[in-house]
Amino acid sequence: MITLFQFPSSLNVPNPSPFCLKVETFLRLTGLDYQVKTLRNPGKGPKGKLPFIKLDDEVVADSAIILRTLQERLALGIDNHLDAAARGRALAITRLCDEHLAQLMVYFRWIDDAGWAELKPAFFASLPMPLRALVPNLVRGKIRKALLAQGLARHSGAELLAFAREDLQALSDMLGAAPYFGGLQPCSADASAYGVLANLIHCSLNNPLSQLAREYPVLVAYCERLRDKFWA
Ligand SMILES: N[C@@H](CCC(=O)N[C@@H](CS)C(=O)NCC(=O)O)C(=O)O
Repeated sequence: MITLFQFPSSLNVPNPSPFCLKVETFLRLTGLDYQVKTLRNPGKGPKGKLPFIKLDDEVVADSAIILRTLQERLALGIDNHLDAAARGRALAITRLCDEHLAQLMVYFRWIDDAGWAELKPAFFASLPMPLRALVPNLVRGKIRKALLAQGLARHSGAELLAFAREDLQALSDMLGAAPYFGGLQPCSADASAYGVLANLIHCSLNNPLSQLAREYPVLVAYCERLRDKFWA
């Protein structure tokens, strides 16, 4: 049995975390049986982040390691239709989504002042006082520090949107007329792509990065296709 530990659903997406949504989308793309346990505190995870899974009695953390472990242990064929070049392309798409576009999304939700004004009440309004007065700024400060160390938060909003435009254009061009990043069938990269793109395009937040993502008709249609087929 697979148990997925993740944040609760909110903001008009199955999960407001691109990494939690990635793992649950992968479970649906592969048709695996699973159950969900929701947590609000990522500190309960073995690596201090969500998602993590329990596969029988083994705990596996980090979306990339979860997908690899499930593919190896359960001999999943989701990428079997890809040749070596297509596998390389799928990995590049996965890394672009996880390690760059999702980080830009974190910036425009948590650090950009307008994005923060929208996110803060949406995520924290239900906390009791005095936690409501303390926790949001603590979490924001931690995320700012991490993004400064990583480097992204040293750029201006305009420079970050220019990076995002390159990412979104590349994804739109790579998808082209195909239904999935895997071609006629989904591949593991579709889990990452949907995890972050749905969190930009379908999420109820309306920050400048979400607005930009909604300008790409190929990506909007992609999110609708995956939502209708795997999340209806
Ligand atoms: N590399 C991890 C990233 C997961 C991640 O960043 N999760 C965020 C939520 S989207 C989290 O739990 N953050 C809490 C923290 O950093 O304290 C993965 O792919 O699973």
